[in-house]
Amino acid sequence: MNSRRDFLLKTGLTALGASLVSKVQAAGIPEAVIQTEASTQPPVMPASGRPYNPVVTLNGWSLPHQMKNGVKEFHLVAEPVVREFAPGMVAHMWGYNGQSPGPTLECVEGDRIRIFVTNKLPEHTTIHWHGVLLPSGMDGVGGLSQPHIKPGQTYVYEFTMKKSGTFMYHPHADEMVQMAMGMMGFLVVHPKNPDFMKVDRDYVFLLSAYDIDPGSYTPRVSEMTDFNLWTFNSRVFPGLDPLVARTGERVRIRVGNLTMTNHPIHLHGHDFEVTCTDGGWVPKSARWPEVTTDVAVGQMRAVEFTATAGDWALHCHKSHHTMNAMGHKLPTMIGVPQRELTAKVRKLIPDYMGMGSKGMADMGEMEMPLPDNTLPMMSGQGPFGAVEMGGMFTVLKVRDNQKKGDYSDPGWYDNPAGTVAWLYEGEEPSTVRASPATSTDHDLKVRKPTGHEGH
Ligand SMILES: [Cu+2]
Repeated sequence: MNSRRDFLLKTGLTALGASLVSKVQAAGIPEAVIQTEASTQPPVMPASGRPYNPVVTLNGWSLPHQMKNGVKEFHLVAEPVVREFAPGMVAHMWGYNGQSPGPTLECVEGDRIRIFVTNKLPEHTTIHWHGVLLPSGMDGVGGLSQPHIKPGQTYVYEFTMKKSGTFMYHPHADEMVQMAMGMMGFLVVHPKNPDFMKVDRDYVFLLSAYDIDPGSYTPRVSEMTDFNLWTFNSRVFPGLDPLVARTGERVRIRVGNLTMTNHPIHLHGHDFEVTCTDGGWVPKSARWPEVTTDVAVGQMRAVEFTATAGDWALHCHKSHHTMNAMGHKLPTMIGVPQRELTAKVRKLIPDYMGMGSKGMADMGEMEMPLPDNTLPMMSGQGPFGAVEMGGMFTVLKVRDNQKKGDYSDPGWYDNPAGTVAWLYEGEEPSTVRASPATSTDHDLKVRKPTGHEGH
């Protein structure tokens, strides 16, 4: 007999897939902790579970866990969020627990972890644990390793962390849209022995890129190459916090790339070694010194160095990645006199400014009228004037007197006397030309690039 009650019971049971959470189990889900701040949150020592040295997420935070019968439980909520990229601009994105990127998850090698993922997006999603060695059915590829997590559903991922290292998480469902909307996060597995590869400060951030038209709020999700906002953790200069350290401290910076192009990450004033990739720790014998490390798409690189006092730029070395939203089709105006032209255009557009005759440096200082919710292309004030940067740029601030564990901004560096480049005010020497090349039979052919060549 097929009573209505039987029918409901059967369909109800069918809907409860292997890892889909029933209402009874749901009562045991850890509370979803939400973050509303876009500023760097100080590291949190674990209240339970194995001890570890926590990381600091640049302009981000780590998700608290709870222990349940020896299993470390987390609760991620995929949802629409509002993220401030820098004061003056917010974006309407998708992320986790109130922010994009999502919170950093921290656990320890050997931990059994259980991650509840609740979908509050308007479409289905999954989470892939990038680089983690786990059972195939926990790999999070929608359709391949599991059913999609439909809006309103909660799925559970549970596996044991076989090795320590640096990993990422992101959806493997409608991936182009969901990543373009900001869905991603960091996953750090600490070594079982807290003294292994121990550092004094351990920073993490993701590289992500968005295409948000000036004056608008939502990223364009169909963009493949022409992104206009290049971010560290969905944040751009001058909105990025500084990385802070005390002179002589051992510092690690872990960077993951979830954009669609590579980023040569460059640190001033130090040489460093790559000590960890998504594949694991790099043995000492296999490291070499660098000042720039290229982080390719889908890769993670951790660099380590000993901190030297000063204010040191940390940035992507692609110069258009250290700028905020700009038009790609700007003509080169260097050498073009615009005074007459500007006067004529101003009769039609009173705010018009002729720019670029002497380069673009003026733009770092000028107060240009901008559409609402748009950041200047290059901005930020330093102790000596306009910094003329945007995007993937921040400052490593190292001080002799920065207290251990103090992550607050110490202000600008007080340079010791006689160590700042100075203005020469003596006599100009007469110009002497170098002797010209003797050979004249070079046939120089120049081939100009025709497009962006996939930057
Ligand atoms: Cu870059």
